[in-house]
Amino acid sequence: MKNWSKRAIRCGLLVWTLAGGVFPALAAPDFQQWLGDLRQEALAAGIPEPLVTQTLTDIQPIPRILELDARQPERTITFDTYLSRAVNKTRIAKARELYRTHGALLEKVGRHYGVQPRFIVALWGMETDFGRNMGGFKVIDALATLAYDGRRSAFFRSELLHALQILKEGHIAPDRMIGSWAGAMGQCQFMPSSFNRYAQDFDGDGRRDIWGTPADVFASAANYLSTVGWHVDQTWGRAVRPPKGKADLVAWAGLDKAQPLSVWAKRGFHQIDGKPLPTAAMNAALIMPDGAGGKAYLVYDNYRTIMDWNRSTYFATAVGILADHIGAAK
Ligand SMILES: [Ca+2]
Repeated sequence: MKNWSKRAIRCGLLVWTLAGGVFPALAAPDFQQWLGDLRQEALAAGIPEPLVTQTLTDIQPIPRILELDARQPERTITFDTYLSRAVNKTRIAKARELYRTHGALLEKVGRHYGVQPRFIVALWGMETDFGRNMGGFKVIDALATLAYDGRRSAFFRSELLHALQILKEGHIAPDRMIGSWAGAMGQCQFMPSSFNRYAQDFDGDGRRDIWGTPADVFASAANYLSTVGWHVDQTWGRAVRPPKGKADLVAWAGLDKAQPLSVWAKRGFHQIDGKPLPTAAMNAALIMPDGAGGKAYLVYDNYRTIMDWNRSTYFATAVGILADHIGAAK
């Protein structure tokens, strides 16, 4: 017997034993059969055969992704800790520097879509550290793993077909289609369906390249925000000082409990430096990510738009604060 086959048998036995003798023996053929069905579906959806063959053969589920997907989401850090990591001195400095470097382009994109450029840069920084960390997974393989896995199969299968459509249109080569373990792609971390809905070819080369073309990255992010309902004449919100000794702060908090700024002023809220709240006729909602004892923010409609992008108050607040740091450098 050749060495490689002895090794294969030893490995096979080891896996068999560890898994209680069931799963690994069945998993491989099942996945291959599933992949065969998927290839048929992709062909039926109009994806050309060479592309289907190139992307949907010789792939395997990625164990690390299954591990990450099975991990229970738990909030292990406070907002205070999150904010000190997400909006640290290095990130602020980098944001200001890139804001200057890409100033002319950002102004042009901002004017075209109606989004203040500091928010585009803040989102870029929060999502991928300005393009440095796009995730290390091939998007097709990641989505195939999650679509096969069963927890949210229909969603990821649909995203996979969206991804194939992007490859069909030639926006990116398959081996450069890189994203997070959950399939969020490129420098602005769009899911493939969001790409097909919002991504832009702002430099006009015929490709919507959110992986390597800053003009397309900025325009895609701005187009998302403006489509979802961004107000270019408004900011996101601000840190506020709540009235002292109010036991019902928590009862006032929540995005669904927006009130005119005048009501918040009557309730005793001030800007963080003690000045009165602005007198604009705007509705604002009270957000306290760490509860009544932590930081408090009054947020406007644009905050909801950031939350449409990412449903996390931690994320949305950090984007707003980073944007303010950029704006303060102007
Ligand atoms: Ca382009």
